[in-house]
Amino acid sequence: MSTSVTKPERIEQTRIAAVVDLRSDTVTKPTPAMRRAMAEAEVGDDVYGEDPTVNKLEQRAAETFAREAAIFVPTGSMGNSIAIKIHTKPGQEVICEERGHIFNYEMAMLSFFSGCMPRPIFGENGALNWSDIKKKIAPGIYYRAQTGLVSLENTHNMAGGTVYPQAMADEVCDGAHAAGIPVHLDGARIFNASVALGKPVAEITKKFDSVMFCLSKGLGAPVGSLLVGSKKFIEQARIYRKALGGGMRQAGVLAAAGLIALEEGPKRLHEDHANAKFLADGLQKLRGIKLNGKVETNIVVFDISGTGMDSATFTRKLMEKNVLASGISPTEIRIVTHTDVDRGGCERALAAITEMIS
Ligand code: TLP
Repeated sequence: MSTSVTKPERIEQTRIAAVVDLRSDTVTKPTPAMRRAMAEAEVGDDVYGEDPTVNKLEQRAAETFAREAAIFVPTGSMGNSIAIKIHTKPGQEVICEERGHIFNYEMAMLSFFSGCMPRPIFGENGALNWSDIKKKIAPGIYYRAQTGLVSLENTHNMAGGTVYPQAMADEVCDGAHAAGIPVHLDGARIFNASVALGKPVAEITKKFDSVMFCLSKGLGAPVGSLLVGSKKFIEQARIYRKALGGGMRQAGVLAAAGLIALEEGPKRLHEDHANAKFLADGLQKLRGIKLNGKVETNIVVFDISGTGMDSATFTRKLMEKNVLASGISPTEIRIVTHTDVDRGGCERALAAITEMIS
């Protein structure tokens, strides 16, 4: 096995308090209310289906998405891997967007676990329309690998937290279904899309066959994601979750924080969106920085080619000023707003970037 892979840079514990961490919305710490709920959670063995707090979380998730059932999984990646496995057969293709998480950041599990081949297509703002997808659906001939699944992402992470235009998503679902192909939604940040659109998650996801969403991102839980769908789909998901090592026993301690994230988290996402817009407005005035499209939610992606720095240099110099950002390509930076960074933190981050490049 190759030993040349790199690890993400770690920040010394003593510096963390002083740092404005905009690397991701995954970095949030549980609130005091979450910690209390975790300490007091009623628990049981969830592999036997006996953890009351996990059961309550799954029930609340299913209700929120107006679905028959839901399953608590440790990570969004596991939720997506399970969904892909259920929807497909080995040897099939999965149509997804070129910058999508399932294609780029899930350790090739689509092939490794489900035995499928990705069929990536570039979509403006990370969104694919039905006519783009239709052209890539394999003809029904025995000597061509068949299209087993279409998987969309909303909001689209690497396209800059973009919201899928609803009519476009609906048309993809209708078209794929007419062709006999299921559609999965990687809705890691679907509550951000819901807030941006002013529509409930149940409404914007109703045409999808399955939806994965994360509690551990903008909603602020320390750990956990859910997969929602039909009763039959979730029964199958339980088998694959166990196979992947995701049967977490007394997971109610995590689900307790998750319940608070699910009920309370969506109420404050508009603040993260306003902070991202504030940062974007400031950044676009700076020489050498070019925003990669519109900022609709809590993610800002920008190109720094004009500064003369590459992204590794940019993030390293910024870290010296106690601001953390992610380099997502040699020339692109991503910053993500979340509940642990307030407007004051964003002002400090913008001042640090301004000072650094001027
Ligand atoms: N995204 C992480 C990184 O993996 C890139 C981040 O910092 O944004 N779907 C989408 C759209 C995601 O952005 C992520 C995580 C996942 C799935 C996977 O969730 P986890 O990290 O819980 O496996």
